[in-house]
Amino acid sequence: MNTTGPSIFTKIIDREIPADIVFENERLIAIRDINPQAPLHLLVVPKTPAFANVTELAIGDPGLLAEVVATAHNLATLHASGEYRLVFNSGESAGQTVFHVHAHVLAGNLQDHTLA
Ligand code: DGP
Repeated sequence: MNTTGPSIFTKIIDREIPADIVFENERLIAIRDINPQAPLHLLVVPKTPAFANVTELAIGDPGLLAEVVATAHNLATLHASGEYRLVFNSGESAGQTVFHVHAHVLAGNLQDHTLA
């Protein structure tokens, strides 16, 4: 559970702060990352703040995790070639900074990018 107040993504979902929203339905929102690491860099974010990371999501709502993956595929097909990298940073030492689960969808020419 989030004990530090609404995450930056909840504020975006609630339209308290602006973002470039590329997709939204009842359960998910997808936005462009503010600091893109690839020609296409989207974040697919479940609207619920209940899950801090992908492990919690996988255990708590595997159907929602499947929806995140399907949405990543659909958006990579719409905005790029359909080939993409899906990254979930899980934990501070892995680079996670926002503890509201989100998938990074990276696409473009990633051959020269490291996994980090
Ligand atoms: P992570 O390090 O895995 O927790 O990823 C958090 C990502 O969120 C990071 O790539 C930057 C992005 N981000 C942080 N604040 C904002 C924001 O206000 N707007 C948008 N669009 N992205 C943000």
